[in-house]
Amino acid sequence: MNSFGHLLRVTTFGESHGPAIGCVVDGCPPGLPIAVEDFARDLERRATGRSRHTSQRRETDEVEILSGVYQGVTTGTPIALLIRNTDARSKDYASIAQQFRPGHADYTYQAKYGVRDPRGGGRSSARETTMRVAAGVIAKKWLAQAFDVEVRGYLSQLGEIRSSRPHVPDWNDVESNPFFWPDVDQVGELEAYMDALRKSGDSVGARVEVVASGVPAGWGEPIYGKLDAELAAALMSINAVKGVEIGDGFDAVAMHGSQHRDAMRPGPHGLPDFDSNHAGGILGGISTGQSVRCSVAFKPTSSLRLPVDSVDVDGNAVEVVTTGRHDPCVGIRATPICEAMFALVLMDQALRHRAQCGDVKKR
Ligand code: EPS
Repeated sequence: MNSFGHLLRVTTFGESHGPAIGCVVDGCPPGLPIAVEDFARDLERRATGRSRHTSQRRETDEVEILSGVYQGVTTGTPIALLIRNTDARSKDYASIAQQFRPGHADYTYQAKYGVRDPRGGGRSSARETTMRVAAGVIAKKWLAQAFDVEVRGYLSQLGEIRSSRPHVPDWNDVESNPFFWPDVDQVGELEAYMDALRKSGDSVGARVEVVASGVPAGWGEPIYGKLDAELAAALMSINAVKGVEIGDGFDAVAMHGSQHRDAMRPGPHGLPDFDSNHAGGILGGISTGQSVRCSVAFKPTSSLRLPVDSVDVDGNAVEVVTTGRHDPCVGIRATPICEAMFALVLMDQALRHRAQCGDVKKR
């Protein structure tokens, strides 16, 4: 299960401290202009070492296009992308290679496979998310060109600090700070919070919002291929994600039906206008034509220099201390990863909709 998607199928491979990481994107329609320069911006947005609030590992994250692109456009054949690892420091992991770091995948990988690559967390490392973002660049570009769909995200909560959670933030504000935070007046508070957290050696969770605009009505499949179910699965597959909400999500529990249902009235071009979007732009697993909205919860990073009780591979009690270059909050650079997974699911659903219902007359 290193692959996901149906008509657009993405496979990632590689370990954090191996020679390279990569992905294969299969099913992209031909004729989409793609160049190495297209990947730079989103990879930079996700990368470590771009502010003092993330891991200080410094990877160049230069994409090599190995296949599927000829004379600047996709050919319809599998697109293989490769990024070489250039700044792995495996000695940081020597002392914990035989120990299980609590909160990590160390124990579960060992229990499942009986063997694991402990260097940098191996395959379970957030390094793998680089290739999701690279694949997502292709999906974002196709969605924008074919449908004017835009997938964008921001951070709405860092530990106890909350932003206003606007439905449509000022995206220039979001991109103007290292947190992807929509309320620029709060950035100083976030900086001070993270500086204190880093000094304490602890970590914290975060919440990312993702909004897709321009999605037409009709994407998503009943019953087992619901758009919301596939978004939740894709977002939940990101390292450290522990919760996904669609639209108002868990707030719906305390709402009344009269409040939650989104009233409709006649709108322009024969399409309905909705008074609100509590549903997050999805009804019956199918897009309504409104913005599609998700909210994603990230747990606090488990790699801490604060000692913690654990066991080693032989079952002995040990005290684990993690050194190295870790993120005090993985959520800070998770916005582009969430956008990428969202865009990949949307593109797959768009292709599936076109395949089955491409000749259904618009009413
Ligand atoms: C990570 C631990 C750190 C991060 C890494 C994710 O790895 P290392 O100890 O090898 O520096 O730097 O993030 C990346 C390298 C990346 O590109 O995202 C982890 O345990 O998930």
